[in-house]
Amino acid sequence: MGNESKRLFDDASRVIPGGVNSPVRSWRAVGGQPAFIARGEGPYVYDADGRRYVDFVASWGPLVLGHAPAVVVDAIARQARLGTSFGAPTAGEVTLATLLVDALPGVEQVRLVSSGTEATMSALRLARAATGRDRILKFVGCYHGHVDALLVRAGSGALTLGVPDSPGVPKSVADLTVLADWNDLEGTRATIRAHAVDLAAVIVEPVPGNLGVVPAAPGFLEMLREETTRAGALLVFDEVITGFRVGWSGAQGRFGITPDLTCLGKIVGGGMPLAAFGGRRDLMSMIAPVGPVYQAGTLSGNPVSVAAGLATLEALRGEGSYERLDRLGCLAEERLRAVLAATGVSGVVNRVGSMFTLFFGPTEVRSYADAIGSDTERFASYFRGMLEEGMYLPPSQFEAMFVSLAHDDEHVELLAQAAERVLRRI
Ligand code: KE4
Repeated sequence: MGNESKRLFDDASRVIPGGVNSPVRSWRAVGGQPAFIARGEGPYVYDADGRRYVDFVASWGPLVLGHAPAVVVDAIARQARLGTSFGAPTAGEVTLATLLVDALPGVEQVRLVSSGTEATMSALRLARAATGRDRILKFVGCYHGHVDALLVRAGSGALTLGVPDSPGVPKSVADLTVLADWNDLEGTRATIRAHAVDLAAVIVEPVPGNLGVVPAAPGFLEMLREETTRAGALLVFDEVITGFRVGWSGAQGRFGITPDLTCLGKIVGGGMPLAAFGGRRDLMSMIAPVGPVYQAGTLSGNPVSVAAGLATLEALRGEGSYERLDRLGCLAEERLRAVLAATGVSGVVNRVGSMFTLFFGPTEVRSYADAIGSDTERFASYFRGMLEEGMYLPPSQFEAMFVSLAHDDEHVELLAQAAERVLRRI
């Protein structure tokens, strides 16, 4: 890493745990010290030493338009001049909430919050209140933010750093979280039925990004819908990654499965702190001040974040956006698969739309067990090699790469050519 990033990391490490404000940014799983990023522009990021990289992290998903798109920057600036926060309702929140309700089949009402963690935490509280039950089912390796009840065998940074279960989570809380294996259809069905009497909800990433990308097996999401209905439990789609990523109506629209509650984040804030949870009107009417389930936030629905989210979604609504995102994602998958074949390196590329993961080792990854069987050492070498080639990838085998509307075929070709050079030398 460059001298300026090194200096900044030394300074940061004195005053911030690990020098980072989110663990997965630490690069501990891939070795070395993190690059400090100074700016982004379209498909590129520039580190503190001025080096340019083609970016496939997209701030972990939000930047579906690329970095600093003019429409978003202008909307932020315009709103900031009018005021950054009022702690009072604003017109923009109504416009954004209406857009979300119109876009998502499972959302009749929505509450805006500031992070995906807050969205899933609130959705779980609502599910427990609505059903009068306490137990939650999640999938091993899926990540839903750092909510106590969900930091049980979690994915993303928790899996990356080998701490899927965090100290500090009371046993009494963790004991209420039941685990199932992603894509284990009959095992999951049996687990839901075994706990039906006190199961409040099943929470799921409809396309897990935090195992790396592992698409649902045929019939798996349909089974979850049937079995949760049968059990009287709620189906909660955590669409923090997939919302507006895999389609205008998210995974629920793409796959035709309507959840009872939906969690959103990332893209809906356009790179600013904004997330949301929503669902059936009878459920959302239980949320304070209408109902008894308390949920609040000083900066919930923040006008600047709302302006960024609205500008992003309006640009994304444009004709052909998802065709372009899916085509670029497909090109990346095809070219990376060709690189694996050309270099004789064992692995597989999993993809849904414009989110994808190159796994090293197994030639198919359809489960948590498959994913953790990946060759993380080879991934670490690949990651460092790609940095040298000017490619900025998620610093973990258990994350998703993203292309944006700012990328084009040339950037995907650069990725593939760099990957081939790196895999031939590591
Ligand atoms: P935030 O609290 O980080 O805004 O959202 C939590 C969350 C919830 N649900 C899903 C499916 C998520 O992927 C996330 C957060 N994603 C990680 C990366 N996969 C954020 C990166 C980080 O932790 O720094």
